[in-house]
Amino acid sequence: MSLDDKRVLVAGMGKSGISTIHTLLKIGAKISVYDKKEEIGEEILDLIRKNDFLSYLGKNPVRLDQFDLIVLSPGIPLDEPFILESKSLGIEIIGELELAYRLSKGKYIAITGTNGKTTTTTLVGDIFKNAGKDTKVVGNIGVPAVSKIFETLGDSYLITETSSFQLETIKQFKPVISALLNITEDHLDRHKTMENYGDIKAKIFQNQTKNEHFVVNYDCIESYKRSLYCKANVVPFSIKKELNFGCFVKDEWIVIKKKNNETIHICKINDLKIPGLHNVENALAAVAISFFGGISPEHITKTLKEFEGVEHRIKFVEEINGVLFVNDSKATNPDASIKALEAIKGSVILIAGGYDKGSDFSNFIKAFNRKVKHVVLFGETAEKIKKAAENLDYFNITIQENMDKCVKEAYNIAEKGDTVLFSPACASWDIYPNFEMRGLHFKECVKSLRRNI
Ligand code: UMA
Repeated sequence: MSLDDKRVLVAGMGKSGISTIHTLLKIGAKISVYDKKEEIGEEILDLIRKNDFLSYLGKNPVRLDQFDLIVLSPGIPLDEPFILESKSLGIEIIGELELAYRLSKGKYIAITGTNGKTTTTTLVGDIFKNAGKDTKVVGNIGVPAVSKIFETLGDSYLITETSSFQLETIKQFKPVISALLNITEDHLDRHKTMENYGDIKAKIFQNQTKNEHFVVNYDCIESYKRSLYCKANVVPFSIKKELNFGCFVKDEWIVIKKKNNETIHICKINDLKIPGLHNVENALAAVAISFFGGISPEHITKTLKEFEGVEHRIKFVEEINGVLFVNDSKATNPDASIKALEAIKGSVILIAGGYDKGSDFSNFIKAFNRKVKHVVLFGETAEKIKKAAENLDYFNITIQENMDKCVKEAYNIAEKGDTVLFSPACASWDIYPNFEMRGLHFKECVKSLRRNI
């Protein structure tokens, strides 16, 4: 893709926007920038000053026909008025991932799904690295793909955690392997309906052909039904069923069955260090992706046995007087928190609440199922979750005004052997810039509690 002298508007001055600017500067595009916020970071202000970019900060871009291309950050919804107007003027609008795809030489392995993306992407990244492949782990995981394109060669792999926000703006993006882990309710404030959200997730395979693979969760109807429209080789995985072809669990072993009926044993599910059945699913997906991506079973087995999971996802923090503290800040929707509750053994004091994405919390509350002794809520959704719980006759609820108070309250209620689980079931954006900062704050509050008791 030649962008020499093309007039490009980079929209959104977060991680994606900054990486896009650095990339476009290297290839000689004429850059303008937009962000709905007037106050943006020093790094960008510096870039704007040094390069004399035309900038629209805190105001909509005008004279849209002055642009040949708009590169959108994933956080910007497509129904922004200036985006709609640009579309009607015939200006090409793509996302940062699409730009990365068009400019890089490497092969993309793209992993999407409501939950499990980060764990599966990290695990696949580790497997490819351990097998000696030149590997970049990128995407929604926090590293814009565009930031790595100048480091990729034809035989490099970009293992890409791919969000629905990123998939909305792909056009030519064609991964050698795509994967759809599951579809449960999330991001309805942006995507409006579950059908639309699922269809956006399925865009991950829209450009694939019979030369590529699509790995899909056989047990998730919303995901599997969409594979009927897929032209790539469909590789199902299942935690519930022995399949004629694909990756599944047989006699406590993770196995792959090839089309010629050959069965390959990878490892026992008890060999996995990551907790919970949902992590067995993530492991099955990672095995299928890696095996059909050409990695030997030996490398897959070795990495699977060593993998300890990712930060902020059901991670033990510490034990204080017999009470365990677990950080699951990455649970940004109800389903992710349900998975965490299923994975924890024994009684739980739950800390939850956060940014309101329009989620329905009734299944989350039903999952408390005698395991959750008490829930301490904070953030924008606290009242909404409380109401939903009371409607389902669950009354052991406290609302607190901040994380520190939640941690103290949860500890006071907990008895020896209980787990204080921070699994918010909501995004972090009501109070924190991201789930990482929120998780770090939870850990700090736990540490401060230990120092002060
Ligand atoms: N902005 C606007 N107009 C808007 C919305 C945002 O101008 O309508 C501006 C904001 O003021 C801000 C900038 O855009 O300055 C932020 O851009 P962004 O929201 O796209 O965030 P980035 O920093 O570029 O991070 C994005 C992803 N963020 C989102 O999708 C919201 C990160 O995923 C991703 O790690 C990063 O690119 C690198 O690829 C985060 C996320 O929350 C983790 N993802 C969602 C999720 O996992 O649920 C999808």
